[in-house]
Amino acid sequence: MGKVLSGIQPSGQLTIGNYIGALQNFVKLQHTEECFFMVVDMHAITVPQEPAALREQSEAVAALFIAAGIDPSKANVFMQSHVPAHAELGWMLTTLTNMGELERMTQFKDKSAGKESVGAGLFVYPSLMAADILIYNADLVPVGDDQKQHLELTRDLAQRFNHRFGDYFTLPKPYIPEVGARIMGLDDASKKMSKSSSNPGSFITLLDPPDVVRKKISRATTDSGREVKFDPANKPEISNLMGIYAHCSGLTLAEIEARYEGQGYGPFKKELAEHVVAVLEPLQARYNEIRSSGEIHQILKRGAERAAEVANKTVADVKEKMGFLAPRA
Ligand code: AQP
Repeated sequence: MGKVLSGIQPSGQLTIGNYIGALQNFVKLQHTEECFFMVVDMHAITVPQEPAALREQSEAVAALFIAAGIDPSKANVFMQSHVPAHAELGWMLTTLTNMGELERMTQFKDKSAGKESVGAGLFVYPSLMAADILIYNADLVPVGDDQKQHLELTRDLAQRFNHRFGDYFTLPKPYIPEVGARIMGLDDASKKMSKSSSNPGSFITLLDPPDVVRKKISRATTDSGREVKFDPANKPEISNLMGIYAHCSGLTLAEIEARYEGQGYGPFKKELAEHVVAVLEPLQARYNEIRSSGEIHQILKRGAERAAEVANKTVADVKEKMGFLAPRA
């Protein structure tokens, strides 16, 4: 059994992009690997969060993990901040990270673009992400395409540590879906669909009611042609919608093309909306049950206890290797 780690920020309501890029693979991997899935609240605060909203979104994201099919008897589900060892290892790895490496991170460039002042946390957060992964010696990290660069930094930091202090960390590999690794905005296929976008029409959230989903898809930008064809370079909007279609229907891209041959975008969009609704409706029903039962708190407590057992041992080993003086009785 390999080890798997991944996380999602409670920085807004989860989108169908988070679901296709990450959450669906969490559910798949739990059957064969030892899994650690967390709500990364300490990452979320790298941009300003309103405290009441952060608390609500944290519980909502954890409940969505379970509603999407993560079985807490198989996988450990927890809040990042409930396992303080993450912050501790995060600091140690920050001291091994070069400024130039962080300056090259495209996510930092995107998120800081045009801002008058940018928090230092946003700059150093890839080192904390590396700690999140290495603390469990994870082999696989299910993520969307946008996280690939952070994974490469994680591998570099693991290698650097191993070289300086002796072999210890596993070099993790990303686990990225072939189709839908980067779901783009419904309003602009040149931008990634993001839960924190200021335009709600650009994303579908996992909690959007059916009519909202239908409306958002019917308004999604498409080119002026009418051919349903997967061609990301020349038809990025329709190709993006086809990626969503494939994940929600189980059909291949070729099957989707054949189905809509000669029909134009209207019928395609209509049926796409129904496939998305069919995925979201049962998920939303389970979500409502989980939220009203309050069971998520017990799940998070048990998940954090198991995660802390592994994480605390790693931090103790790392301290020993780096030369920290251990406390003595
Ligand atoms: N559009 C996307 N397509 C495919 N995968 C995606 N992911 C995010 N957006 C897409 C994947 O979802 C996981 C959780 O992401 P995150 O919350 O940790 O941060 P993010 O990548 O910055 O996601 P968002 O939705 O864009 O959040 P905000 O708006 O807060 O920055 C990751 O595995 C990510 O790859």
